[in-house]
Amino acid sequence: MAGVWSSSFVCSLFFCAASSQQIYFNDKNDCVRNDQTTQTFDEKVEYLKQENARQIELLRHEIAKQIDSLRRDNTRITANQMNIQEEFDELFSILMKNVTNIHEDLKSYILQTIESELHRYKDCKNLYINGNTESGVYAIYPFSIESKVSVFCDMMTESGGWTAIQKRVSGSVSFDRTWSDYKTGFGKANDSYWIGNDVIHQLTKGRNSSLYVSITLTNGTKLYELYNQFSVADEANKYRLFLGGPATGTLGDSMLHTGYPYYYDLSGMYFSTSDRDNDGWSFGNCAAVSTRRGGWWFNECHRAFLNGQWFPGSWIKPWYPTVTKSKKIKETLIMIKPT
Ligand SMILES: [Ca+2]
Repeated sequence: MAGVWSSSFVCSLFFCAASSQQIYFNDKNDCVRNDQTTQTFDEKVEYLKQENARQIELLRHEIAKQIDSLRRDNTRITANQMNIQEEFDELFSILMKNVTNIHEDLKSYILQTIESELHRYKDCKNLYINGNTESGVYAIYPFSIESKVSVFCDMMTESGGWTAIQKRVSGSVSFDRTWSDYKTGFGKANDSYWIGNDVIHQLTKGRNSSLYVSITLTNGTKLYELYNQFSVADEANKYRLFLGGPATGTLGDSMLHTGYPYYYDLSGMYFSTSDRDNDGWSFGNCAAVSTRRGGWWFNECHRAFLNGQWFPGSWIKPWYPTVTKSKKIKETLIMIKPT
């Protein structure tokens, strides 16, 4: 490493930003505790925004200084300029990583502060952890504190904290929808709905989640299946499904290892709708077949499919072979929870 680079500034700045409580730089660039406990919420948010901007500006300034310093050394040292350039690139890369880390730490800290002040939580698990232990409809904020999404939270099943990405209790909401509808979500959280593929991606990206599927029959029998790994890619990757085991429950595994991997296993499949064929069937679009008509991660085509036509008897293999179209369904739930 070149001597021209002082790492103390970066280290101290990173340490300060990474400290979990209200510790910031003062005007003299000392890392100090923020004791302004009488600030209003708006003042605190404004303070955090300014602090974030100021620290990024400090880093920009430091980078500019170091670049100047290196340029001066570079003019003095005529030999071995290639090494100087490589060293510069390496150090610049390290510094930029530190900038990114600090920025992420600050963003995370600001989000946590706002969550606790406004009780705006990213998902049902955070709601549960913060004392909301009754199942029902809640507002969550998956993208930012300004992007409210109404969802059903199951706070009873398997230690609670489950965010329902799909819920169906009647045929009042059609699931025969376009790509755009499935992307943004549709229906109502107090009735039947699809949360939206962008939300599912947002809630599952960068962390592992479990998937819990339940089907309640009109005779009151509730069957379920729990998968330990679940995530969905972004729209650019066609909301590709990643599902992993082990799978446990009373429904049986009709999604991951069906025994017919080329036809029915759904992990790795892209999302399809009647207007977007991304399935594993070469001769047609599973989602556009008249008896199916609903978005899903179809292969060729499926053994499990909970977005089909609602009417009793019309479901096409909702969860074959445990729940066939001859069984009448009262309610379906597809829920996720970070592990
Ligand atoms: Ca196809």
